[in-house]
Amino acid sequence: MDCEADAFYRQLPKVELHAHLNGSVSVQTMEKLICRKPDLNIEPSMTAIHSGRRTLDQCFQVFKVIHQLVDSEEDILMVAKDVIKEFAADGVKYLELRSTPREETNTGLTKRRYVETVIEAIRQCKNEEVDIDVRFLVAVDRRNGTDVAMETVKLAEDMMLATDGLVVGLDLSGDPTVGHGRDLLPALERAKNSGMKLALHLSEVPSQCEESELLLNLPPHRIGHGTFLHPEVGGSQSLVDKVVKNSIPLELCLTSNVKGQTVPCYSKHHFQYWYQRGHPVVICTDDKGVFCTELSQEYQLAASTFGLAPEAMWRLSQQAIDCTFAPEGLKQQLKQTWTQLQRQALRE
Ligand code: 6MZ
Repeated sequence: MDCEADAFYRQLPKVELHAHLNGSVSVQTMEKLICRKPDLNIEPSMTAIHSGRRTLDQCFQVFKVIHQLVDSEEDILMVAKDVIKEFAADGVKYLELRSTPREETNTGLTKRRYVETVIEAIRQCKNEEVDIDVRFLVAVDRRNGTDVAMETVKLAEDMMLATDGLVVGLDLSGDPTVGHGRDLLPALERAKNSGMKLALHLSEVPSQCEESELLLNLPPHRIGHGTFLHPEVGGSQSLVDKVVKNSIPLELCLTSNVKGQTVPCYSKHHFQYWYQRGHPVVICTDDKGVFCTELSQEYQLAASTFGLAPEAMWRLSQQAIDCTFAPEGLKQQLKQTWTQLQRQALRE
């Protein structure tokens, strides 16, 4: 990559809104985890997709391997702190991390301790003055059905109250080919009624039109991927109309979609469809560890693929602030930071 562009995109202040914790583990952190658990015989090549493309199903196999490596409070604390510091080093000023609470009988990990440990990592980074604001979304894995979803929402409600606003909402994710959103509606409605923000993976694969119609009626506060919403790729105008009418921002992850083969190549990414219409879109990484990328690289790829000038990229990163689930005061602070940094960049 071009060094000058590399520096520009690293320095550009950025907002990351779609980052799954266990998918974001870097090669360096992975090495530490592998050393801690030599008996598992896991090779670094099994935890990331360095080159080439995989099916989405193969990507989900990678998460299973990573989950074996990250199964104790100690692991989660290290992983979360490393991930937060890496995003900060890449110029991310505001991060919304998401993760699925897991219990592990081997290590005595409970779902509550899981969330508390991520929160502890966020607090420790703040105390260490890492230059980034972090919030947390509790993730519901769609595979686990109605009861687990409801249980997760209750845990998220408790944590939202207990953490003074560090838990801001709920994510719906997991293998899109498994389960149906209709079974999760009661849990999602409850979360919304208790003041949680909803970031839902929608139409990540074709043939989810019916589910997307249903979930868009909530409506969610943000959409993850939304790859197959528009009619040109098998979605429908009615889906597009709902997204546009409610002005629901889309979290777009270029490399993830290309490597996971839901999009044929960068130039055919649906970024173009929504960006051209002036709809709010936010460039994100999804799983920076698994897909071997960084947010600065995703910005650079979007700019080079779609011919966007640096000013347009400044605008894109700044507009992402309004799509965050941060409280109004923090949004204002972030906007000031952007203005200051932009002035500074123009003087240089
Ligand atoms: C849907 C995804 C995903 O929660 O253990 N996840 N869900 N689509 C994707 N596109 C590639 N990438 C990651 O992080 C890993 C979990 O995040 C979800 C999956 O549920 C995966 O198991 P956590 O921190």
